[in-house]
Amino acid sequence: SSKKFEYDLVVIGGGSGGLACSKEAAQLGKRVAVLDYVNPSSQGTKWGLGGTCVNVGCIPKKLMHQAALLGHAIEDSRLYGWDVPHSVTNDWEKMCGAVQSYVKSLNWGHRVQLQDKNVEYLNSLGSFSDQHTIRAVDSKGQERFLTTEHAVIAVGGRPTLPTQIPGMVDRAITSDDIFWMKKPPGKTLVVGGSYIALESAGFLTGLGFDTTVMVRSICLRAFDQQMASFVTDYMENNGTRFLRQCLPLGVVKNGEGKLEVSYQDGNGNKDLETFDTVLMAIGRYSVTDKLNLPDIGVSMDDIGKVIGGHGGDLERSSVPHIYAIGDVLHERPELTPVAIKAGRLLARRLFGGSQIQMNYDQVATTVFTPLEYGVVGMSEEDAVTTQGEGSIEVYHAFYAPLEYAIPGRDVSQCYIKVICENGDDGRVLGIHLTGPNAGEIVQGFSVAMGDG
Ligand code: FAD
Ligand code: NA7
Repeated sequence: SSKKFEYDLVVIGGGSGGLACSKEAAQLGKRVAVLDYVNPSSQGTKWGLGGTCVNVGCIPKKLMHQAALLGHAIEDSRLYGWDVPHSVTNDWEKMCGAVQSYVKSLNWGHRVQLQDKNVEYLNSLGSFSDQHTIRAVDSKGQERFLTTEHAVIAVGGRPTLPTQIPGMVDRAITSDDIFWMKKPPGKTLVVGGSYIALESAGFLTGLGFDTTVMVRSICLRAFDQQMASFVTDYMENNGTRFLRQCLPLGVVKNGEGKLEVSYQDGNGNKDLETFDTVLMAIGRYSVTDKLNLPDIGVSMDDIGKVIGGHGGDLERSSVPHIYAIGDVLHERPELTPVAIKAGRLLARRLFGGSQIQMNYDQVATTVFTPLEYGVVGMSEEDAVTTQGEGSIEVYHAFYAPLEYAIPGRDVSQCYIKVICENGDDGRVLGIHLTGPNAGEIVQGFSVAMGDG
């Protein structure tokens, strides 16, 4: 290592990607520091080390999804002979408490791992003061400058709040808050049609809350739309209400402390409805704006993501010794395993003599709605666009999960679709499945589909 710099590697952001990258680099004997700092949400929610996935993403959402599935299973269990009291309810505080203490154990685990692997952890906000110097500021305003040979930007993203809709920034919560709410959310409006919106609405419905999803266009854009309609049909049949082609106009708090939401439908008609909670899930933005990237010559796209691919390296920015991984990287899937793998491979290339690049193709994804949707490869729409309608063959089947038989659950959204190239040995382009445990099933197929 060069003695010119204090560190071989400084990573800004201790989430999925940043932690994986910094630990791998330290394992290879390098001097590594990682900075992780959480700016509180608009509602004041804060959390510990580990990033989005651990604190306000995959982990708490999957656990709340599981809590909701258990409620459904209790209903089914009566028909399997279990003597369950007639009315079963979920205790929000208790459920949240269990989820949060698990998250806190992960925060602690990450801290211990950094220590064990000799990664220096700074609970400080990072930015570049020049191409090789990172300014770190802690919560007390204490400033430190770290010089480094290489730097990795792994700052991830945060939920967008619409500043143009009166009252939203002050009154609405986002996915940064829902998992940390001290009181039950009550009657909830979820705005947005992304997977985050639908998953949240799904577990809230399953936990017993009156839940409405408001979408302005289609749900699950970029996903296969036939599969998306199975997901939303199932939700609708199981108690989630959908307001389609609708846009919120404003929110005010009434005398009883409830939120009055005005909105407009597709025909321009205005309406008003009262909710206890409004959850905005209308997309996420990258938190690169305060890093001083333009000043040091790191190019970004128009939504503030770092453009990689320079010098033939997928994660290398326009400044050769500065890299970006995870959600902050331009046009790459925003998924935890992707960030982790890209981080590890990058550290091995930088410090371990490896040449192996990340494979971003055919990454399996699951939408953890009440009826899970697992997918690997192309949507039918993408297959038609890229291959041409005449060049693909689509195989499909409805199926009936056996566990649905005894409780007599509706199986009409349980579906398998395989998209192939034409011909006898047509390559598989996409595998889609809606049904119980879809994520676990599809991840097996993804091994067969890809080379990674
Ligand atoms: P992050 O995990 O976001 O970490 C970035 C860290 O950097 C944060 O801790 C942040 O506070 C910190 N930081 C930011 N700026 C600075 C700075 N200037 N200085 C110091 N620190 C800074 N993915 C899946 O694969 N499966 C799922 O089921 C799934 N569910 C999700 C559910 C929700 C509700 C959300 C919001 C996301 C979900 N994701 C899921 C996506 C997943 O969380 C992200 O892809 C992943 O966390 C990205 O990792 P990252 O390392 O890029 O960034
Ligand atoms: P996405 O995929 O960016 O979706 C955002 C959703 O919110 C989508 O349904 C949008 O509708 C909707 N939206 C966006 N702005 C508004 C406003 N102002 N009002 C109402 N509705 C709005 O969401 P995520 O960031 O959660 O997804 C993360 C990643 O998952 C994404 O990068 C993909 O890789 C997959 P629209 O479709 O634009 O009409």
